[in-house]
Amino acid sequence: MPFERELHCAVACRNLKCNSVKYRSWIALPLFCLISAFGVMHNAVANESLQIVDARVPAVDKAGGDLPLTMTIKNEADSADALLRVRCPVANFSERHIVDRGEGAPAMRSISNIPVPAKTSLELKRDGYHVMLLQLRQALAPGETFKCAVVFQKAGTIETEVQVQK
Ligand SMILES: [Cu+2]
Repeated sequence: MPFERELHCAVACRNLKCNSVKYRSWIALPLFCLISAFGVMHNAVANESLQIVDARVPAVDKAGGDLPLTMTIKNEADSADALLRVRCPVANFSERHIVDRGEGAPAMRSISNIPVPAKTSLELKRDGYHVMLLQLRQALAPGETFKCAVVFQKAGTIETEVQVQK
């Protein structure tokens, strides 16, 4: 996609160079192209500083229930980030959860976001920070995969493939 955009840009630059009689627009478009190409490169670098690996859910044989979604978030950036929300086509809603351990049994609690420290690999898990998929729309068989959009405060939206565990 970035390559296509640059290619399109290069063609536009050349056309204008040939057709234009105005020196000012002759210089303006190449400049615009340069800035545009830089924007594409900058986005690519920004997204690489935060990665999601190993996203998974347990298998479930019927729709309607809730399911914990776990993953590892690798933040190589110098600044902290936060997981704000997750959208998956297989569930109606999702929440960010933390597990509280008090006097009684451990209990899950909904939180507004999951903090992701700088220069850290954060492992989401069932007994710690995790994402809860609510009101599943379908059963999920072992080995199946589906895609989710994970939205971070700084890194923006990152799409990840989720594996249904065996
Ligand atoms: Cu939960």
